[in-house]
Parts: sequence; C-alpha cells; structure tokens
Amino acid sequence: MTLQLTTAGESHGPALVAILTGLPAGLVLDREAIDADLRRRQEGYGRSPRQRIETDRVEVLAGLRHGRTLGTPLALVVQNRDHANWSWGMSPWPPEGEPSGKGTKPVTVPRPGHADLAGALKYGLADIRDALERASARHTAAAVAAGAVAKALLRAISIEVEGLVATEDLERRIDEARDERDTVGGLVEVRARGVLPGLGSYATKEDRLDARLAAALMGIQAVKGVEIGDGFALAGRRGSEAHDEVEGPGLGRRTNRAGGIEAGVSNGEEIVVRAAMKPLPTLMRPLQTVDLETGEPAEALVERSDVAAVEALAVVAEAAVAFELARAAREKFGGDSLGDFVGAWRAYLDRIPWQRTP
Ligand code: EPS
Repeated sequence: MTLQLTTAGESHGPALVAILTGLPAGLVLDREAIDADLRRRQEGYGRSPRQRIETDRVEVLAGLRHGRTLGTPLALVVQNRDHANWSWGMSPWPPEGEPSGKGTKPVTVPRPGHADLAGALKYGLADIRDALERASARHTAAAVAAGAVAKALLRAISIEVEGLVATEDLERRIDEARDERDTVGGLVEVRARGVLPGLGSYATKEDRLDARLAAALMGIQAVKGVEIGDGFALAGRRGSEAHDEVEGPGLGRRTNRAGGIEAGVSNGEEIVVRAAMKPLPTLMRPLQTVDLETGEPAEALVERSDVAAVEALAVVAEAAVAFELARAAREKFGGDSLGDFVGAWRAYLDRIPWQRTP
C-alpha cells in the first residue's frame, strides 16, 4: 500500500489536475483547509501580478463523498483563471478564429535558468512556450492541494508539518532587486513534529526517507540545494560533535543534528530539512541568449513574473514533505480504512519503548 500522486496542467492552460491514489477510506477532508493552503501559496512578498488574477480553490471530481474519502483515486482540480486571457494561445485543440489574447506568437529566445533551452532541444520545439508552460511553478498549486490532503492523513497519526522562510531580510532584498529589475532566491525550512521512529528504511536507496525527502524537495521548481539536519555543516565537524546522544527511558536525543533521520529511517526526533531556491530566471532586465530561429545573439524572453517566490516555496516544500511522510506512513501502517491505518499506528507505538519529546 503506497500513496501516489500524478499531476497534469500547464501554467496558462485550462486547469491543474492532481490524482492521488492509495488513500484510506474514511479520511475527512476540509475544503476550507485545502483552500487555506492554496491561499498561503499565492501570498508572499514579491509575487507576480498573476496572483491578482488567480484565486485558487480546490474542486473534487472523484474519490470523495460527503467530505470523506472513498479509498478510491481522489481527483482534484485547480482552475487557471488566467486561461481566459490565453484561450487562443493555450487552446488544447487547434484554435478557431483569428489569433487573439496572449501566447499567439512563438517564443524563440530562451531564458538562462528556465526550462526554455533544454526543453526546446530535448523535445524538438519551435515554440519554447511548449516547454515553459509545464515547467512553470504554477504547477505547484496542484502539489499544495495534494499536500493538504496528506497533512489531513498525517494529523490522524499526530504528525504536524510546517514550512517557514529561513532567509533574513527577505523583504529588503526583494525591494532592492525589484528596483534593479532583478530577482532573488532564498532558503526555506520544513519541520515535521510527532514523527515516530521507523518511517523509511535502509533496505534500499529508494526506501531511504532522507533520499525521498531530498527528491521531493529537489523536484520543486527552482530548488538547487537540499539539506537534512545540520547537513553540509556536519562535514566539517568531528564525530563527537556530529551525532545525537540517546537518553532516558523514552529514547530521546539531547541534540538533533541528524534532523530526525538516521540511516534513512526516522529516529523519533523532529524532522528538519532545508531547501535553497535560486533567483527566478525571468528577468525584467534580460540576460543574453541566442534566438533559436535566427541563431543570432538576442535578449532573453521578458514576461510578467515574480521577483521572488520564497514564501510560496515554504508552503510548497511543506506540502512536498507532508506528501512524502504520508507515503512512508502508508507503507508502514497500510489499511483500507482510516481506522485500520490508525489502529496499526497505535499497535506499533505500544510495541516500541519510544516517547515523543514534548
Ligand atoms: C512562473 C511565471 C509566472 C509566475 C508563475 C511561475 O507566471 P506568469 O507568467 O503567468 O505571471 O507567476 O507562478 C504562478 C503562476 C503561480 O501560481 O505560482 C514561471 O515561469 O515559473
């Protein structure tokens, strides 16, 4: 039994879609809680005017009845309101009538740092828009909706996940960058409390919780670095200052340098992960590139974009960590109904002499 997520959707296409399989039956979902996470993702300093067009809300097409999961695939949809301005340019079928609105002219000047060049070469595209639309971080709205469902499942076994910005002085850096028509990145941190020992496994690298969390975070647009616990700093320390001594009958730790994971398995301490986001690649003062149509030097594509999306990343990273922890918990505790799942969790807690540190 495992949880899986498939998403579909382009930034200015009709909608974003998320299909979750492997949820137990009987999990109560709160529409307002999912929408609240979608709202949090849209907020934040330095976001694009696009966010004034969108008001992200979840719609459910399948897998839910009267607010309870059925144990069948859950199909979620988030509409792209901006699609109304791109209905010709992003029409799924050959568009009818004269070109109108946005996205009617092919993009041929790739932005360094975006999917543009690699996507055009890989897929043999004459219009870079065919690459950038799916690569866009707009897609993270679908992941956040799925993450909100994962958080509801985790709450049933007393796990709470929270993402925060870990960059200081972010607003000032954003103001300065905007004035200079530039962009900035930053750091976010996600903490998961109440994670019991034993999620993930050292059996194979695919099972390792640290590898899975790293992949989940690295899979988010613009993330270039991931750290677990004291991460890179551990490389410069001695063993006596790098590990977490065990104490008391509850098997707690004095420190948490490992970030709650040892040998790819949760150890009962808080899970702490960080992700580094690069500055966004759409610059109002464009970088140099080559026009793929003419082969001549050119300036990269300039289009409406964010100056920063670090606060959004904190919400998206929270969703990604929640989804991966929920997946690991489904693997460990299984069950077709929520009652089975929670029952297996309780039985396991009864078996191990671990006590959650307050
Ligand atoms: C993005 C470019 C911008 C961002 C977008 C990600 O889109 P647009 O060109 O429509 O203004 O706003 O993020 C979102 C739309 C979102 O909802 O997060 C990109 O190129 O990655």
